[in-house]
Amino acid sequence: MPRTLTLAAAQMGPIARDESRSSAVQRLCALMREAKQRGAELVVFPELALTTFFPRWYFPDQADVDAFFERRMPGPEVQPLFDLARDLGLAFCLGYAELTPDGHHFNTSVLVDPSGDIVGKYRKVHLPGHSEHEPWRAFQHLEKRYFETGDLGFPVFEALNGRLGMCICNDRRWPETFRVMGLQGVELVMLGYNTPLHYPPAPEHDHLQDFHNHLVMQAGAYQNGTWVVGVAKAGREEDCDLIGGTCIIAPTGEIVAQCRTLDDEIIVQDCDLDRCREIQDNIFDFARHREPGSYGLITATKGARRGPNETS
Ligand code: CDV
Repeated sequence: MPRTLTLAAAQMGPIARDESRSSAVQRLCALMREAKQRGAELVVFPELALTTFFPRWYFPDQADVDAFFERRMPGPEVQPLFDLARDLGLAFCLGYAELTPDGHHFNTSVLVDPSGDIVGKYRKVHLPGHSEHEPWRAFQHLEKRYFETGDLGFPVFEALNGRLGMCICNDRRWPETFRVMGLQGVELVMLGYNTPLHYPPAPEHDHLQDFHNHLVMQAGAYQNGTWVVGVAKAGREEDCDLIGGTCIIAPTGEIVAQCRTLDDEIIVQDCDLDRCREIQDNIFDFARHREPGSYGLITATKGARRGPNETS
């Protein structure tokens, strides 16, 4: 019996700075209903799916930052999404800003099973951007200021008859992200992203944003023999253009479904999780072919060692 998981990716168009949580949740609920109608068992939403992408602004007052964070999951405004999922019998993965009871800030995603219970949590490890206000930029990217580095590693959860992992946005650019989950036999990596079209430190790469988005996710899928779903918040959000390109990628690295708009949009794909073994038992049979004795630098050093004359 094939283990087929019918997967939906729920791309969102922009969320305005003054759009309420309740309005965003209504949009998520509409996407969830459509996903269910189209046969989905699991629906994946973007990074920070409840608010605008607030790290694009410098807020001197921490209270203004904390207003974008959830102190409980689900809190009262998000509860309708959990209730609907339970009514529909649909699992989901949701990105949000987490403020813990002891005051820690994380860029987080959760996996919620069809009964509405949180069965997996991930906190973003690779935080891009900068920690101080840099007014020369067209917009800020203050994730390093507003979030702490995730402290949960890259766990893989047994759920929905498969082995499921999560990462968030910038994590997808790092092969280590996928490999750590690959080494746990992951069969589906779920990730959301907010990726501006314009990258202020290297604007000469702006035209490559869509290419790099798919390049890293397709490589992560193939090199670990796993399904990958990458879900954008897209479109023009408060004068900042975010790429779309939401897609579902097979363990062979092929994109098998892709959004066509920059708005709220659903794509659905039947994912045979057993297809992971086509890759995991062959070209990337880790037990047979990996050579960890040669990979020591991966964990022994943070920056590149280029030679005696270069210090960083
Ligand atoms: N939200 C993100 O992590 N965005 C980054 C941008 C800043 C490059 C990304 O890797 O897409």
